Amino acid sequence: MFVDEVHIHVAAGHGGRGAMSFRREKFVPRGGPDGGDGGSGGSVYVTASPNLNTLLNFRYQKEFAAGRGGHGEGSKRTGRKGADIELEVPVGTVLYEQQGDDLVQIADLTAAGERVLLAKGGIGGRGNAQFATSTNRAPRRAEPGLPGEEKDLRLHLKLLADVGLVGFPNAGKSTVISRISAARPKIADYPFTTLSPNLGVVSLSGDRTFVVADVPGLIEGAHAGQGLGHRFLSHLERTKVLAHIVDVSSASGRDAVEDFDIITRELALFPGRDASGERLADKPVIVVGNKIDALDDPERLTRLEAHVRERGIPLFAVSAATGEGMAPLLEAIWRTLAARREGTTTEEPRHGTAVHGTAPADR
Ligand SMILES: Nc1nc2c(ncn2[C@@H]2O[C@H](COP(=O)(O)OP(=O)(O)OP(=O)(O)O)[C@@H](O)[C@H]2O)c(=O)[nH]1
Ligand SMILES: [Mg+2]
Repeated sequence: MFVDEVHIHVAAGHGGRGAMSFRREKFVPRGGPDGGDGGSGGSVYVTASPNLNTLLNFRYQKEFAAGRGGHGEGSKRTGRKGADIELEVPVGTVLYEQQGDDLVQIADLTAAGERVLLAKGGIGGRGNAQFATSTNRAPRRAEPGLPGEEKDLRLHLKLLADVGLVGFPNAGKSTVISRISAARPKIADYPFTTLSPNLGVVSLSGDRTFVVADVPGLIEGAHAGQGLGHRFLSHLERTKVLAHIVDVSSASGRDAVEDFDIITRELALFPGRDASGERLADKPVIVVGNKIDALDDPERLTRLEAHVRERGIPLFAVSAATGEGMAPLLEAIWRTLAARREGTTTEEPRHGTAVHGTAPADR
């Protein structure tokens, strides 16, 4: 099961109490203070693991408490340190802390192995040995340990992919990802086959690779919760390019131009932004006219072509089923990604800006 949002509670351990104790030795009548300090409480850490792809584990356990520090003892023995807790989450997990009514982002784990302290253990109290002075050689004072930090956290997994596949259910997104990568999602001729996102790595010649995410299909009204809604679009927030898959065969029973417009509108209504403030609707789009092997009416493709060309968006006609047209599509995706990495304007026109020099009025 794919789980991409959970609430948990973490509590670091309290520090142990400092000891109050005096030396007792056979031939030393009045021993000095020898109460040791309390041990510090255990802390809670989180690490990004490359081997996980869901927050499922946190469905079952939501409370995490690190060990408390041991109390100090006589003979200046320090209490033992409380055991730490190491949580593991998938790469791409963003952590927020509930502070009153506000959710404050405290970490964004984007690299495997990244480790963050979530709750710090309380320090142990000082034992009475620490309070001895020249005027007070027998202090009867020791401290309690300090409490460990506690936090209410929200974990949100946002997959890290370079390219996001969007489109109507049944458009062929999963077929595309299975054709271009080793990902093997379920493919079927009914809508909403894909219920959770899939990632695939695409390898091109010369060690060029990029990661593609296939997310569940969108329908009109997704922003208002229709179908599976917008829920999965947050996984596309961090992509650099969107490949919009449109079924151009008449088997869809719909109109390709209308499909394109509906999904474009839904993307524009998605409020999420990536770290740089970019919205989904700001990302470069490449339109993929899919199922040309079943193109019974070529008009359907030419109308879509003309429609997107007017908006300055490139279109590639492909068949995910036979592989036709896939190589030029992947090269175009690569060039767009490479251009974005270099921070230059994309070679592939970005919503018309590169072609006409002005942004279309509706954006
Ligand atoms: N003829 C033809 N059929 C295709 C092509 N690509 C996909 N299909 C078929 O279209 C149907 C839907 O394909 P999927 O890849 O499951 O579509 P999807 O976009 O992932 O659908 P959801 O997961 O429901 O959103 C399946 O029956 C595929 O076999 C293609 O290029 N040509
Ligand atoms: Mg699918």
